Amino acid sequence: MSEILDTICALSTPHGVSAIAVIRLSGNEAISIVNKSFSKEISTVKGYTVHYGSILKNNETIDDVIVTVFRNPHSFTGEDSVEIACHGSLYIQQEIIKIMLDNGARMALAGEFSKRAFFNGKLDLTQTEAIIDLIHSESEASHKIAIQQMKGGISNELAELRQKMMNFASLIELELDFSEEDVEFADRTELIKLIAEVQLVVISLLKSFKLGNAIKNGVNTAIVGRPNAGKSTLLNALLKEERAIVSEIAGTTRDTIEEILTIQGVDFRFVDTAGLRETSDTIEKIGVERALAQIEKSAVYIYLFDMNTLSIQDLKEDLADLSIEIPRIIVANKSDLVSDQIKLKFKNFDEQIIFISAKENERIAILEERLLETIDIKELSAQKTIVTNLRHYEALKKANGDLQKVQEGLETGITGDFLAMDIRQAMYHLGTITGEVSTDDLLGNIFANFCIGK
Ligand SMILES: Nc1nc2c(ncn2[C@@H]2O[C@H](COP(=O)(O)OP(=O)(O)OP(=O)(O)O)[C@@H](O)[C@H]2O)c(=O)[nH]1
Ligand SMILES: [Mg+2]
Repeated sequence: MSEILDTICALSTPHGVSAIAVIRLSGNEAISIVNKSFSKEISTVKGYTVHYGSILKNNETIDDVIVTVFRNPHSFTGEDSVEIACHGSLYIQQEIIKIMLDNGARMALAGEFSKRAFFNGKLDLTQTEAIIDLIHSESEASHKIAIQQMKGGISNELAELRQKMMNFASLIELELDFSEEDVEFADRTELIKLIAEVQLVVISLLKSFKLGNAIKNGVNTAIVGRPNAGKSTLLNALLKEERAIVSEIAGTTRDTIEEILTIQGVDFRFVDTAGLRETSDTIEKIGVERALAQIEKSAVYIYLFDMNTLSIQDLKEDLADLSIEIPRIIVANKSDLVSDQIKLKFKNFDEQIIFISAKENERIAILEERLLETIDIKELSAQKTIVTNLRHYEALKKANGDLQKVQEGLETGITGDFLAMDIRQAMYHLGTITGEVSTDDLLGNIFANFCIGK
């Protein structure tokens, strides 16, 4: 723990020239280390106070600065901390840091401020991770989730689960206590009900990852279809700009084109692909394979076709070729050109079809709505807890496996000690999410993702 006793120092604003830069110190000696080179006496000042003065070196002013003092435990790290706001010249930043190191601080490692906050119980792991997400959030939706998590969203949910599992464990223990005697054991139906409740929450958290991941990383959305279907026109319509080249010549798009569009706070990464089928058989096959490869990288895909030229039979064949376990939206294009009769033909198709005119910009908004539906966007407005972090998702998956075992154990009537073991295992996996259970490897991995100064 000697590491914790050191006073650490780092630049907490981005490297480079700026109007103002902030240098942060944290640790037992933080205030005295700054005090040594500050023009005013701050060794006994209260926390949450701000002091204007100069940082001095050999009695010469390096810079006029604002010093904010935080007293343990009322700081981000839970330790005594100081933030020095100086002018953002590289020279000044480096000089002040050098002075602080000379005065006894040491350079902070990546994520060390947050690590201390975690060890001092200021934040649990999910909240620490939410800080990274918050800093990196670029859309309204990802910001919303990060804030919710920073305030303890998933931790609260897990605390409730933990309570339920404790109840379960105590019922089992009761059973173990009485195992020598010929008495009625803990009520099985009660146990089954409890475990089903726990599983319900875990499964809904697992499901929320689809949306969480989409919001955090963007939703890869491939646009596939035959040459001339209007894929590039659709991309342009979605983006509201002439991004991709459009022409009546089949095979206009040769490479894939990728563009991001934010729909209601969610980033969709559209990939316009080359046409699905071309003249010769071998090329045709390559086309399908290429499209499949794109679809496999996607969370959802749009299959677009030209109602004028595609028969129901062709449509069926294409869809059969592309049948992959990924949500798809079938879109009939060029509705401005076709008669109601043709439309009717497709309306009776066994999968739902959206009718648009990419060129005339008709019903594009409906397509956008459908895209949002495929990622369960309504969950976001319902203010439910949404899992965005792969590490949490993996842990929940493991916990769910353990719960499954408990469930099966209850059904097959295995003994209480085995049930207790599985439930403990489930609690362990959930505990890794908040950090109640942690290993050096796990912590190392998480904090390595931070930059120095956080
Ligand atoms: N009337 C009408 N024409 C359209 C519509 N959408 C696209 N087109 C036309 O169809 C032709 C092909 O459009 P593209 O967007 O290049 O088709 P694509 O699917 O990207 O074709 P490839 O890149 O060759 O695979 C162009 O002449 C477009 O103007 C539409 O909704 N209505
Ligand atoms: Mg194209």
